[in-house]
Amino acid sequence: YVVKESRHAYHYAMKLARRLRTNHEIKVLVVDDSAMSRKHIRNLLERQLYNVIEAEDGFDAIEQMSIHPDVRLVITDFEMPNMDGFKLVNEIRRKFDKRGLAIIGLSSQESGILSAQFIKHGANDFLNKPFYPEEFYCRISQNLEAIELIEEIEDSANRDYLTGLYNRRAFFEFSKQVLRDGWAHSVPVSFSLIDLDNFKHINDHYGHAVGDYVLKRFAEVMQRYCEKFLFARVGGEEFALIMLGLDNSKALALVDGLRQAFVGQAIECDGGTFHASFSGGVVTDLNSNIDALYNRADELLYRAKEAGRNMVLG
Ligand code: GH3
Ligand code: MG
Ligand code: MG
Ligand code: MG
Ligand code: MG
Repeated sequence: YVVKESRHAYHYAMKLARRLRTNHEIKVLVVDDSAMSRKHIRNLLERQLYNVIEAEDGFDAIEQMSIHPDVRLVITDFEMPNMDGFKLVNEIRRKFDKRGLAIIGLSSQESGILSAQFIKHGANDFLNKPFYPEEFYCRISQNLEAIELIEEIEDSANRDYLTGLYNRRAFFEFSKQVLRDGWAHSVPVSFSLIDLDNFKHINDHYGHAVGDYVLKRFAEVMQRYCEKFLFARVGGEEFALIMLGLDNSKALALVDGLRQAFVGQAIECDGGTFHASFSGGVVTDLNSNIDALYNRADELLYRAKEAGRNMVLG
Protein backbone atom coordinates (compact mmCIF):
# COMPACT_ATOMS: atom_id res chain seq x y z
CA TYR A 1 0.00 0.00 0.00
CA VAL A 2 1.84 2.99 -1.27
CA VAL A 3 1.18 6.44 0.12
CA LYS A 4 1.17 8.59 -2.93
CA GLU A 5 -1.15 11.56 -2.66
CA SER A 6 -0.84 14.49 -4.97
CA ARG A 7 0.29 17.66 -3.23
CA HIS A 8 -2.07 19.41 -5.58
CA ALA A 9 -5.10 17.46 -4.43
CA TYR A 10 -6.23 20.19 -2.10
CA HIS A 11 -5.98 22.95 -4.67
CA TYR A 12 -7.63 20.76 -7.23
CA ALA A 13 -10.56 20.20 -4.86
CA MET A 14 -10.88 23.94 -4.34
CA LYS A 15 -10.93 24.57 -8.06
CA LEU A 16 -13.58 21.94 -8.52
CA ALA A 17 -15.70 23.47 -5.76
CA ARG A 18 -15.40 26.81 -7.52
CA ARG A 19 -16.51 25.39 -10.82
CA LEU A 20 -19.46 23.68 -9.18
CA ARG A 21 -20.70 26.91 -7.60
CA THR A 22 -23.77 27.84 -9.57
CA ASN A 23 -24.94 31.31 -10.44
CA HIS A 24 -28.06 31.13 -8.29
CA GLU A 25 -25.74 31.19 -5.27
CA ILE A 26 -24.32 34.52 -6.45
CA LYS A 27 -26.32 37.51 -5.20
CA VAL A 28 -26.30 40.60 -7.39
CA LEU A 29 -27.68 43.97 -6.26
CA VAL A 30 -29.02 46.18 -9.06
CA VAL A 31 -29.26 49.88 -8.15
CA ASP A 32 -31.12 52.15 -10.54
CA ASP A 33 -33.79 54.82 -10.09
CA SER A 34 -35.48 53.72 -13.31
CA ALA A 35 -37.77 50.74 -12.76
CA MET A 36 -37.54 49.89 -16.45
CA SER A 37 -33.78 49.86 -16.38
CA ARG A 38 -33.78 47.64 -13.25
CA LYS A 39 -36.20 45.26 -14.91
CA HIS A 40 -34.06 45.03 -18.02
CA ILE A 41 -30.90 44.28 -16.02
CA ARG A 42 -32.75 41.84 -13.78
CA ASN A 43 -33.99 39.94 -16.84
CA LEU A 44 -30.50 39.71 -18.29
CA LEU A 45 -29.10 38.47 -14.97
CA GLU A 46 -31.90 35.99 -14.36
CA ARG A 47 -31.38 34.53 -17.79
CA GLN A 48 -27.98 33.48 -16.40
CA LEU A 49 -29.66 32.33 -13.17
CA TYR A 50 -28.08 34.93 -10.90
CA ASN A 51 -29.88 35.71 -7.65
CA VAL A 52 -31.00 39.32 -8.14
CA ILE A 53 -32.08 41.94 -5.61
CA GLU A 54 -32.93 45.57 -6.38
CA ALA A 55 -32.58 49.03 -4.89
CA GLU A 56 -34.10 52.24 -6.28
CA ASP A 57 -31.55 54.66 -4.85
CA GLY A 58 -28.31 54.86 -2.88
CA PHE A 59 -29.89 54.79 0.58
CA ASP A 60 -32.01 51.81 -0.35
CA ALA A 61 -28.85 50.14 -1.72
CA ILE A 62 -26.94 50.63 1.55
CA GLU A 63 -29.89 49.17 3.43
CA GLN A 64 -30.06 46.16 1.08
CA MET A 65 -26.32 45.63 1.54
CA SER A 66 -26.82 45.48 5.31
CA ILE A 67 -29.70 43.04 5.01
CA HIS A 68 -27.80 40.88 2.49
CA PRO A 69 -24.13 40.67 3.56
CA ASP A 70 -23.62 37.97 0.93
CA VAL A 71 -23.99 40.31 -2.07
CA ARG A 72 -21.08 39.57 -4.42
CA LEU A 73 -21.73 42.15 -7.10
CA VAL A 74 -23.33 45.60 -7.18
CA ILE A 75 -24.37 47.07 -10.50
CA THR A 76 -25.16 50.74 -10.03
CA ASP A 77 -26.47 53.53 -12.17
CA PHE A 78 -24.75 56.93 -12.02
CA GLU A 79 -27.61 59.46 -12.31
CA MET A 80 -29.87 58.90 -9.35
CA PRO A 81 -31.71 61.25 -6.95
CA ASN A 82 -30.41 61.74 -3.36
CA MET A 83 -27.10 59.98 -3.90
CA ASP A 84 -25.32 59.55 -7.21
CA GLY A 85 -23.40 56.45 -8.27
CA PHE A 86 -19.99 57.83 -7.18
CA LYS A 87 -21.24 58.67 -3.71
CA LEU A 88 -22.85 55.23 -3.42
CA VAL A 89 -19.64 53.45 -4.44
CA ASN A 90 -17.74 55.53 -1.87
CA GLU A 91 -20.24 54.65 0.83
CA ILE A 92 -20.19 50.93 0.00
CA ARG A 93 -16.39 50.85 0.06
CA ARG A 94 -16.34 52.77 3.35
CA LYS A 95 -19.02 50.70 5.09
CA PHE A 96 -18.45 47.16 3.82
CA ASP A 97 -15.56 44.76 3.42
CA LYS A 98 -13.91 45.33 0.05
CA ARG A 99 -13.02 41.68 -0.21
CA GLY A 100 -15.46 39.48 -2.08
CA LEU A 101 -17.46 42.39 -3.48
CA ALA A 102 -17.29 43.73 -7.03
CA ILE A 103 -18.97 46.93 -8.22
CA ILE A 104 -19.82 47.82 -11.81
CA GLY A 105 -20.90 51.38 -12.64
CA LEU A 106 -23.45 52.20 -15.33
CA SER A 107 -24.32 55.39 -17.12
CA SER A 108 -26.16 56.54 -20.19
CA GLN A 109 -23.99 59.67 -20.47
CA GLU A 110 -21.63 59.52 -23.39
CA SER A 111 -18.64 60.64 -21.39
CA GLY A 112 -15.32 58.87 -21.16
CA ILE A 113 -14.50 60.67 -17.94
CA LEU A 114 -17.32 58.86 -16.10
CA SER A 115 -15.72 55.44 -16.25
CA ALA A 116 -12.45 56.76 -14.83
CA GLN A 117 -14.37 58.56 -12.07
CA PHE A 118 -16.34 55.44 -11.17
CA ILE A 119 -13.18 53.40 -10.87
CA LYS A 120 -11.47 56.17 -8.83
CA HIS A 121 -14.36 56.04 -6.37
CA GLY A 122 -13.89 52.31 -5.92
CA ALA A 123 -15.79 50.56 -8.70
CA ASN A 124 -14.12 47.65 -10.47
CA ASP A 125 -15.59 48.27 -13.87
CA PHE A 126 -17.93 50.42 -15.92
CA LEU A 127 -20.51 49.97 -18.66
CA ASN A 128 -22.24 52.47 -20.93
CA LYS A 129 -25.98 52.18 -21.41
CA PRO A 130 -27.27 50.84 -23.72
CA PHE A 131 -24.95 47.84 -23.92
CA TYR A 132 -24.90 44.58 -25.77
CA PRO A 133 -25.87 41.62 -23.56
CA GLU A 134 -22.65 39.87 -24.61
CA GLU A 135 -20.56 42.70 -23.18
CA PHE A 136 -22.68 42.84 -20.03
CA TYR A 137 -22.21 39.11 -19.40
CA CYS A 138 -18.47 39.26 -20.10
CA ARG A 139 -17.91 42.08 -17.63
CA ILE A 140 -19.94 40.33 -14.97
CA SER A 141 -18.25 36.97 -15.24
CA GLN A 142 -14.79 38.57 -15.46
CA ASN A 143 -15.34 40.62 -12.32
CA LEU A 144 -16.83 37.70 -10.40
CA GLU A 145 -13.95 35.47 -11.44
CA ALA A 146 -11.45 38.07 -10.30
CA ILE A 147 -12.91 38.32 -6.79
CA GLU A 148 -13.12 34.54 -6.52
CA LEU A 149 -9.50 34.23 -7.50
CA ILE A 150 -8.49 36.74 -4.83
CA GLU A 151 -10.52 34.85 -2.23
CA GLU A 152 -8.88 31.60 -3.28
CA ILE A 153 -5.44 33.15 -2.93
CA GLU A 154 -6.33 34.61 0.47
CA ASP A 155 -7.66 31.28 1.62
CA SER A 156 -4.57 29.39 0.53
CA ALA A 157 -2.40 31.94 2.38
CA ASN A 158 -4.32 30.92 5.52
CA ARG A 159 -3.96 27.20 4.92
CA ASP A 160 -1.35 24.62 5.60
CA TYR A 161 -0.45 23.01 2.31
CA LEU A 162 -0.16 19.43 3.55
CA THR A 163 -3.34 19.07 5.61
CA GLY A 164 -5.55 21.91 4.35
CA LEU A 165 -6.05 23.05 7.95
CA TYR A 166 -5.51 26.66 8.96
CA ASN A 167 -1.84 27.49 9.45
CA ARG A 168 -0.17 29.05 12.45
CA ARG A 169 -0.45 32.64 11.20
CA ALA A 170 -4.17 32.32 10.45
CA PHE A 171 -4.77 30.64 13.79
CA PHE A 172 -3.25 33.48 15.77
CA GLU A 173 -5.05 36.05 13.65
CA PHE A 174 -8.48 34.41 13.95
CA SER A 175 -7.99 33.54 17.63
CA LYS A 176 -8.22 37.23 18.55
CA GLN A 177 -11.83 37.43 17.40
CA VAL A 178 -12.74 34.09 18.98
CA LEU A 179 -11.33 35.19 22.33
CA ARG A 180 -13.12 38.55 22.05
CA ASP A 181 -16.39 36.68 21.42
CA GLY A 182 -15.75 34.54 24.50
CA TRP A 183 -15.09 37.57 26.68
CA ALA A 184 -18.07 39.46 25.29
CA HIS A 185 -20.48 36.62 26.13
CA SER A 186 -18.70 35.54 29.32
CA VAL A 187 -18.44 31.95 28.15
CA PRO A 188 -15.51 29.72 29.08
CA VAL A 189 -12.65 29.53 26.60
CA SER A 190 -10.80 26.23 26.50
CA PHE A 191 -7.56 25.89 24.63
CA SER A 192 -5.72 22.73 23.68
CA LEU A 193 -2.27 22.06 22.36
CA ILE A 194 -1.71 18.69 20.73
CA ASP A 195 1.60 17.10 19.70
CA LEU A 196 1.89 13.78 17.91
CA ASP A 197 3.93 11.21 19.81
CA ASN A 198 7.28 9.85 18.70
CA PHE A 199 6.88 11.40 15.31
CA LYS A 200 10.58 11.42 14.63
CA HIS A 201 10.50 7.66 15.06
CA ILE A 202 7.61 7.32 12.58
CA ASN A 203 9.60 9.30 10.02
CA ASP A 204 12.80 7.38 10.68
CA HIS A 205 11.17 3.98 10.67
CA TYR A 206 8.52 4.26 7.94
CA GLY A 207 9.76 7.19 5.92
CA HIS A 208 8.84 10.85 5.57
CA ALA A 209 5.95 10.13 3.17
CA VAL A 210 4.28 7.97 5.78
CA GLY A 211 4.87 10.74 8.33
CA ASP A 212 3.04 13.10 5.99
CA TYR A 213 0.27 10.58 5.59
CA VAL A 214 -0.14 10.32 9.38
CA LEU A 215 -0.42 14.11 9.60
CA LYS A 216 -3.18 14.06 7.01
CA ARG A 217 -5.01 11.26 8.76
CA PHE A 218 -4.82 13.17 12.01
CA ALA A 219 -6.12 16.32 10.31
CA GLU A 220 -9.12 14.36 9.02
CA VAL A 221 -10.00 13.13 12.50
CA MET A 222 -9.55 16.62 13.87
CA GLN A 223 -11.87 18.04 11.23
CA ARG A 224 -14.53 15.54 12.24
CA TYR A 225 -14.23 16.15 15.99
CA CYS A 226 -13.61 19.87 16.07
CA GLU A 227 -15.74 21.22 13.22
CA LYS A 228 -17.49 23.71 15.53
CA PHE A 229 -14.22 25.21 16.72
CA LEU A 230 -11.16 27.07 15.52
CA PHE A 231 -8.21 24.74 15.04
CA ALA A 232 -4.99 24.70 13.09
CA ARG A 233 -1.68 23.05 12.41
CA VAL A 234 0.60 25.37 14.34
CA GLY A 235 3.85 23.46 13.93
CA GLY A 236 5.34 20.38 12.27
CA GLU A 237 3.32 17.81 14.25
CA GLU A 238 1.67 20.29 16.57
CA PHE A 239 -1.95 21.38 16.50
CA ALA A 240 -3.98 23.93 18.44
CA LEU A 241 -7.69 24.16 19.17
CA ILE A 242 -9.90 26.81 20.79
CA MET A 243 -13.16 25.51 22.20
CA LEU A 244 -15.47 28.41 22.86
CA GLY A 245 -18.18 27.64 25.41
CA LEU A 246 -16.67 24.40 26.73
CA ASP A 247 -15.58 24.23 30.34
CA ASN A 248 -12.46 22.27 31.23
CA SER A 249 -14.08 18.87 31.74
CA LYS A 250 -16.10 19.11 28.50
CA ALA A 251 -13.05 20.28 26.56
CA LEU A 252 -10.96 17.52 28.08
CA ALA A 253 -13.60 14.97 27.10
CA LEU A 254 -13.63 16.27 23.53
CA VAL A 255 -9.86 16.18 23.09
CA ASP A 256 -9.64 12.78 24.74
CA GLY A 257 -12.35 11.52 22.38
CA LEU A 258 -10.25 12.84 19.52
CA ARG A 259 -7.23 11.02 20.97
CA GLN A 260 -9.11 7.72 21.21
CA ALA A 261 -10.45 8.04 17.66
CA PHE A 262 -6.98 8.78 16.30
CA VAL A 263 -5.24 6.00 18.24
CA GLY A 264 -8.00 3.59 17.27
CA GLN A 265 -7.38 3.79 13.56
CA ALA A 266 -4.71 1.64 12.02
CA ILE A 267 -2.17 3.29 9.74
CA GLU A 268 -1.34 0.93 6.92
CA CYS A 269 1.75 1.45 4.80
CA ASP A 270 4.44 -0.48 2.97
CA GLY A 271 6.41 -0.84 6.19
CA GLY A 272 3.52 -2.47 8.05
CA THR A 273 0.54 -1.49 10.15
CA PHE A 274 0.80 0.69 13.22
CA HIS A 275 -1.12 3.05 15.47
CA ALA A 276 -0.06 6.64 16.06
CA SER A 277 -0.96 8.67 19.14
CA PHE A 278 -0.75 12.17 20.51
CA SER A 279 -0.39 13.95 23.81
CA GLY A 280 -2.27 17.07 24.72
CA GLY A 281 -2.90 19.75 27.30
CA VAL A 282 -6.21 21.52 27.89
CA VAL A 283 -6.56 24.79 29.77
CA THR A 284 -9.65 26.87 30.43
CA ASP A 285 -10.07 30.49 31.27
CA LEU A 286 -12.54 33.32 31.04
CA ASN A 287 -10.19 36.10 30.09
CA SER A 288 -6.64 34.99 29.26
CA ASN A 289 -4.93 36.06 26.09
CA ILE A 290 -3.77 33.54 23.52
CA ASP A 291 -0.11 33.60 24.60
CA ALA A 292 -0.98 32.84 28.23
CA LEU A 293 -3.30 29.99 27.19
CA TYR A 294 -0.64 28.64 24.86
CA ASN A 295 2.08 28.63 27.50
CA ARG A 296 -0.07 26.94 30.09
CA ALA A 297 -1.29 24.29 27.64
CA ASP A 298 2.31 23.71 26.58
CA GLU A 299 3.28 22.98 30.19
CA LEU A 300 0.49 20.40 30.51
CA LEU A 301 1.53 18.90 27.19
CA TYR A 302 5.07 18.56 28.46
CA ARG A 303 3.79 16.79 31.56
CA ALA A 304 1.71 14.42 29.42
CA LYS A 305 4.86 13.52 27.47
CA GLU A 306 6.78 12.98 30.70
CA ALA A 307 4.00 10.80 32.07
CA GLY A 308 4.28 8.39 29.13
CA ARG A 309 2.50 10.01 26.14
CA ASN A 310 -0.85 9.09 24.52
CA MET A 311 -2.78 11.08 27.09
CA VAL A 312 -4.50 14.44 27.54
CA LEU A 313 -4.06 16.43 30.74
CA GLY A 314 -6.35 19.22 31.87
P1 GH3 B 1 7.54 13.56 21.17
O1 GH3 B 1 6.67 12.39 21.41
O2 GH3 B 1 8.32 13.97 22.36
O3 GH3 B 1 6.76 14.71 20.62
O4 GH3 B 1 8.59 13.10 20.08
P2 GH3 B 1 8.64 13.53 18.57
O5 GH3 B 1 9.56 12.61 17.88
O6 GH3 B 1 7.27 13.64 18.02
O7 GH3 B 1 9.19 15.00 18.68
P3 GH3 B 1 10.30 15.76 17.94
O8 GH3 B 1 9.99 17.21 18.18
O9 GH3 B 1 11.63 15.28 18.34
O10 GH3 B 1 10.10 15.43 16.42
C1 GH3 B 1 9.13 15.98 15.62
C2 GH3 B 1 9.39 15.54 14.25
O11 GH3 B 1 8.35 15.89 13.36
C3 GH3 B 1 10.66 16.12 13.69
C4 GH3 B 1 10.28 16.55 12.28
O12 GH3 B 1 11.18 16.04 11.32
C5 GH3 B 1 8.94 15.95 12.07
N1 GH3 B 1 8.13 16.76 11.17
C6 GH3 B 1 7.80 18.07 11.30
N2 GH3 B 1 7.04 18.46 10.26
C7 GH3 B 1 6.86 17.39 9.45
C8 GH3 B 1 6.17 17.16 8.23
O13 GH3 B 1 5.52 18.05 7.64
N3 GH3 B 1 6.22 15.92 7.69
C9 GH3 B 1 6.90 14.91 8.29
N4 GH3 B 1 6.90 13.71 7.71
N5 GH3 B 1 7.58 15.09 9.44
C10 GH3 B 1 7.55 16.30 10.03
MG1 MG C 1 -30.63 57.03 -13.35
MG1 MG D 1 6.66 18.70 18.49
MG1 MG E 1 5.96 15.11 18.82
MG1 MG F 1 9.28 16.75 21.03
